[in-house]
Amino acid sequence: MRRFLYGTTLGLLSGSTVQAQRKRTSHSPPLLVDVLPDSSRTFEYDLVVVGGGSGGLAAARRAAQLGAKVALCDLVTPSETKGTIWGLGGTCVNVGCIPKKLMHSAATQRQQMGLLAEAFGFDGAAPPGDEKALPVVSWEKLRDNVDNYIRSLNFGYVTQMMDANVKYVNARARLVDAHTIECTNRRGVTSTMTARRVLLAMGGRPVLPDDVRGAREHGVTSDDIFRQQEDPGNTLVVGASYVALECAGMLHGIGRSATVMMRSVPLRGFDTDMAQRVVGFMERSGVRFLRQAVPVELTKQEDGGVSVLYRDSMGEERRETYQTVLFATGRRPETRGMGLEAAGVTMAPSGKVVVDPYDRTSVPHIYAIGDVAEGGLELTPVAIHAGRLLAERLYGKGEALMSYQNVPTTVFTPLEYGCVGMSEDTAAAMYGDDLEVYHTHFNPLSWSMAHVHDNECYMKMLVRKSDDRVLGFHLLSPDAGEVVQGVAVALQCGAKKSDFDRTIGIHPTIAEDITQLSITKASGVSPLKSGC
Ligand code: FAD
Ligand code: NA7
Repeated sequence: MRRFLYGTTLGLLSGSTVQAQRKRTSHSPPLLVDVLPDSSRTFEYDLVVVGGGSGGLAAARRAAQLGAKVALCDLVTPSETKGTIWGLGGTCVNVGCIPKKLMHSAATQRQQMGLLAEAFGFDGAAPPGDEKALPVVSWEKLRDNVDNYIRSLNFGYVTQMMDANVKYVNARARLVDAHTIECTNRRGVTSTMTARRVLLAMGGRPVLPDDVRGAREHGVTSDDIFRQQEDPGNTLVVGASYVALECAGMLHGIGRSATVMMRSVPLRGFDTDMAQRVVGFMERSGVRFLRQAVPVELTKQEDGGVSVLYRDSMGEERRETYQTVLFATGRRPETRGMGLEAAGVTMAPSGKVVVDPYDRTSVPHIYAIGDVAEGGLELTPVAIHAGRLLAERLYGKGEALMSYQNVPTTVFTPLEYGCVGMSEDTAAAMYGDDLEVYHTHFNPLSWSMAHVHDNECYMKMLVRKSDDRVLGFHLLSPDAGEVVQGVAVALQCGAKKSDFDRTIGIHPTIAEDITQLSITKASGVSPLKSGC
């Protein structure tokens, strides 16, 4: 008998760190794969995948490896701000995780050098905190090196598709009916193909606020910033989500001045206390924050600068000039003009595709995964995992469904914020007095010797008292993601606080503190650490 893994939990009630997982709609009783009504009809392809990003590429490759005849359509629509385009690989590879992390690495290397080089005895090192004495990062060199690396990845994906026998169609796809896909390439040439099954994996694109005059003409988005020709220079970042804070932190770290215009809270959906700590560290490092402020109008100056009219926290209009204005004000799924409704696919009010736990849309042979699917998490490994599992269910012996339990993530701000499991806000609301929070401030050893950022790093573990189960873990430190990835495995295994306590630490590391957490928030004892 086939088992269905959806709905099984590790003993934790639901609750993701990033955002509460929206319930997935059940279109019909559980079936592992769709029932194909038209089994007598022949199609050119077993599966056509629309979108060559994280999810689409993973699904296409795995389906083809399992013997399916697969085609994948991918075409990048130029960004609505600067007309930027890129190659095969989707958001993560071209204008997301990869360029962002590489530039974040440049920024943190430079900042660390500034703080630690003198203490490590580097001849001619800048005194800690002397920003002007730090090496200058050439925007052109950094951008070109990142771009060249990305081009090699684009090439690698094309080769991967060929090796896997996936037909790669560099064209924009649209459903003519539930089994027919129309493809239009960049030159406007159109062709059609038929598919027994269709997988929607079109991802999303940034949105600009409609009520800000000149935003489209003079602003940029994350689709442009990593590849733009001009040095971004003094930059205003509008928005306070992780994309906004990561970009601001990166720009500041490579020596450009960065201002964040935040209309409400930072990192909405994340742990509130950690979000405040992320912003606090950024602010102390030199990133400027304009709180409760919103942009009104952008105009171009003769010298190329962008003049920004904005409303401040007192409701007064003010004007400031920047070289670049980056809007990180949300993303929209790429579902418009796809003919989905006509094909019978039910859409959510968000514009995403409604799917059930089996990734099926309301049309049983049309599936959706990744950023385009309602109710998931907008993260690359989530899209990849969902794509692979789907292919294995459809064409292999797979039975597992995508689980959104304990999905870890990291915000790559100057001090990285990694987390897995519940936020303290969610855990407190769910468990009240049954929640214990263990926490500590600490310093990486290298910082301690250099006497910088005294006790700025912080970790907390959320524990359900009644059964000692770890509900969530949050870490603010260099390389937080590297530590949290391991903790995520422990949480997937249902780890208890006592399991961490009986584990021996690795000395001297940041991670060893997870084995030594003894101070509770409720005790009121200072979590500041002294000694090594
Ligand atoms: P995408 O990767 O967006 O791919 C969709 C593809 O489909 C695109 O190539 C698109 O051009 C194409 N397409 C769209 N419509 C059509 C059509 N009609 N026909 C043909 N092709 C079409 N996630 C992380 O896990 N870690 C991070 O550090 C991280 N950082 C990020 C930083 C930024 C700035 C951004 C914007 C995102 C970041 N993400 C990160 C999120 C991650 O990039 C996405 O969750 C992931 O790329 C989603 O994959 P996907 O397959 O759903 O879609
Ligand atoms: P998000 O996560 O939707 O965040 C949008 C941010 O922009 C958020 O801070 C908003 O503030 C702010 N915002 C939205 N509209 C405006 C206007 N008009 N003026 C000022 N500020 C505004 O979007 P992102 O693009 O950063 O990231 C989306 C996903 O992409 C993310 O989940 C990743 O997976 C990749 P608010 O909190 O609403 O007050």
